[in-house]
Amino acid sequence: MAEASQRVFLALWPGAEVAGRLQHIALEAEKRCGGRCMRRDTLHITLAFLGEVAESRLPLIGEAMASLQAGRFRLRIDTSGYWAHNHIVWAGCRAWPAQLDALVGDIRCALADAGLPVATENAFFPHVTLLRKAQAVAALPEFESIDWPVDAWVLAASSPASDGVGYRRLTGWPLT
Ligand code: 2AM
Repeated sequence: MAEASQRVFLALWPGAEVAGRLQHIALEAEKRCGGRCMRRDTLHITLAFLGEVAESRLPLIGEAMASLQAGRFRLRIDTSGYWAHNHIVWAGCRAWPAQLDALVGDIRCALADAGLPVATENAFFPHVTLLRKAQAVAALPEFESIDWPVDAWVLAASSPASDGVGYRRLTGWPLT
């Protein structure tokens, strides 16, 4: 029998206040674009996508992440957009601190060193997916920028759910 695996990724996960504000934007966008709103407790920014990993190899991810040291930073969520190729409405940053690119680079290197290849077909572009299966509209809702203090990153898994795909946090590591 094939070994059980999980579809996993490393991500930034907002606290309740930031998640609530992101969800508010998602609900406003849904009024214009339709589609499916992501649940508040599943909103995140993916840093590195691993895809299916055998459960016996998951501890390797923990070991690789525990070797990293990185500092806290803040993100300013101040823009949004629609991607026609996958019908996603997202929120993101016009600019982001160099610490975020450094963290992503370190995570990807540590995973590669542990023999865990990361999907790299798309250049890293930090975004929170708000709606899936959305329609294009002339203008997305405007919103006041959101200050997101980032003090940790997490390992998360996706799994089928009754309302689409569900995401859950498995474990996390602090930024110091
Ligand atoms: P998305 O929200 O832009 O679709 C779980 O699926 C998370 O991993 C989502 O944030 C998703 O991004 C991201 N993801 C899925 N497949 C990916 C890939 N091949 N490369 C990078 N990120 C991916």
